[in-house]
Amino acid sequence: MFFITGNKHKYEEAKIIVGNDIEMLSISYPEIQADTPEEVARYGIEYLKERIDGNFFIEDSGLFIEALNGFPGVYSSYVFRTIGNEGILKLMEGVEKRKAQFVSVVGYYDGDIHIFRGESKGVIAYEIKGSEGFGYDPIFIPEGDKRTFGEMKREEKNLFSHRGKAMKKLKEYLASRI
Ligand code: ITT
Repeated sequence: MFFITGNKHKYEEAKIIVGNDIEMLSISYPEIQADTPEEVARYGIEYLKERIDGNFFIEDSGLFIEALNGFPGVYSSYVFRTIGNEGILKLMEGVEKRKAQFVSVVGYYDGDIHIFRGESKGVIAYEIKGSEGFGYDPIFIPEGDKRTFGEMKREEKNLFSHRGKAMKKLKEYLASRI
C-alpha cells in the first residue's frame, strides 16, 4: 500500500504505527482551497485514484490556532514556508490565549474512500524549542506535557499526536478487514 506524500517525516511517523509494508510515493496532487482538511483529502483521492494502481492513502494536516481564528489551518504548509515558526510567534506576541490544535485527516482508498481524523490539543509555546520532528513541532506543546513536539522522539510524539491518532484508526480499520 502506498502513502502518497512528499513529506518524509509524515511517512516515518506513519510507518511506526501502520507498519513497514507502507511505501512512500511522492506524486503531487491538487490540494484545493477548502475550509476543512476532509474536503482537501477527498478531492486529492478523487484525483489520485485514476492514476494509482492499488490501495493508497494520503494525509492532510494543519495547525489551527484559536486566537487566530483557526489560522494557519488548511494553509499550514504555505504559512510554514513563508513566515515559519518565527512568524507565528510574532503574530502571537502579547497573546495570552494560546490554545491550538493539530488536525490530521487520513484519506484511504481501497475502492471506497475512508476518512480517519485525529486531533491533538495543546498550546503555542512562547519560544522555539527542540530540534526533533518538523514544521511547527518546536512551537507546539501538547496537553499533558511541558515539552514541545520538537523535544520528543517520534515514538513519543505519536502517542499524543494528531497523526498518531489518525494512523491508529487507519491501522484498526485495516486489521478489521483481514
Ligand atoms: P504532503 O506531500 O503530504 O501534502 P505537506 O508537508 O505539504 O506534505 P500538508 O499539505 O498536509 O503536508 O501540510 C501540512 C503542514 O502543516 C506541514 O507542512 C507542516 O508545516 C504542518 N504540520 C502538519 N503536521 C505537523 C506535525 O505533526 N508537526 C509539525 N508541523 C506539522
